[in-house]
Amino acid sequence: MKRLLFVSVMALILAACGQEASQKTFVFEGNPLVRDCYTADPAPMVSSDGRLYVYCGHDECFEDKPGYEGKYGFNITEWLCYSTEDMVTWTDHGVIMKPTDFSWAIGEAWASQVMEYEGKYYFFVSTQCGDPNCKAIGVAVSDKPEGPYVDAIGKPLITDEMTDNGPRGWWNDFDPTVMVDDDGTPWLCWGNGTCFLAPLKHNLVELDGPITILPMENYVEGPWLYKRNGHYYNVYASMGQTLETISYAMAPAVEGPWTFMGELMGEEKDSFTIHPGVIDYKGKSYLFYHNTSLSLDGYGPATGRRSICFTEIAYDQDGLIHLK
Ligand code: FUB
Repeated sequence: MKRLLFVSVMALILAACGQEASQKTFVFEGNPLVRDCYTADPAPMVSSDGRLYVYCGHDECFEDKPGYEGKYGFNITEWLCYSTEDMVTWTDHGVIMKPTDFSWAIGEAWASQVMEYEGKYYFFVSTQCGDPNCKAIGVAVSDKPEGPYVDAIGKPLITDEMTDNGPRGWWNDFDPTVMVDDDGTPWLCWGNGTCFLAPLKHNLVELDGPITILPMENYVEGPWLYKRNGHYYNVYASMGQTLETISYAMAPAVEGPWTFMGELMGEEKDSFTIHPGVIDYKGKSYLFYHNTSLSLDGYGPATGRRSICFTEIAYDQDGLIHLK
């Protein structure tokens, strides 16, 4: 009997959100997308296998497990992955990597993005590499979109020392976004407080030129860089009245000049952060973001208890983005 109980409890634990090698499926019931755990910083990617993958951090802030910024702050110990082929039925791929899988990182699964490139999947992540203000960007690689991912270079790709950190001077080097331009140049863009840009070599794991700053109006963090129908876009977290909003800028080339196009989405109640990710999939366009609408355990909304969501967007004839 004891053994039966143990096996049942283990089965329940293994079925829980964020377990390795999980292959649960669930049906989208409206936002938030994931309802069995807290998820943040959604990064959508359409793979050549035809599926849409969404990567995110696993928010685990609980009263008895204080977050990095206190009781209700951030405690993000791993990255999760979900996929779909119809936006309705989703597969939960479980934990695909932890910050501590990078030998040089000490924790914190901040925002990420995956890019499929020449038959491999490159997972760009932000994490904590030292004291609380020391952020870094790493890159891991896999043969499959759902991993397993392994550190591609054994050291951070971007560290604090590589940028002058702008007026804020700390916590700048995270939130990576990547795109490959029409001439084949891969670009890495990132930053909190300052939006940085640098070309990457074709191996995707080395810089191939100087780091420059993209002037972005009302910029906070979470850039999402892409090109669509001849226009370059940077969709990013901007500052609202008291919480983050989502704004975007457009340009005729990745290095600019960039024009501020205004706010795309307003504040999400109770969530300081909002973090955009934009994707086209099967003839529709989507904006992914996060809010704090999920309450799993009665503690209610908090900065470190976020949930990924998505909504359809549309582009008009001038390329401007509208919420549908
Ligand atoms: O999840 C941690 C941080 O909050 C992200 O890196 C930022 O973009 C913000 O969403």
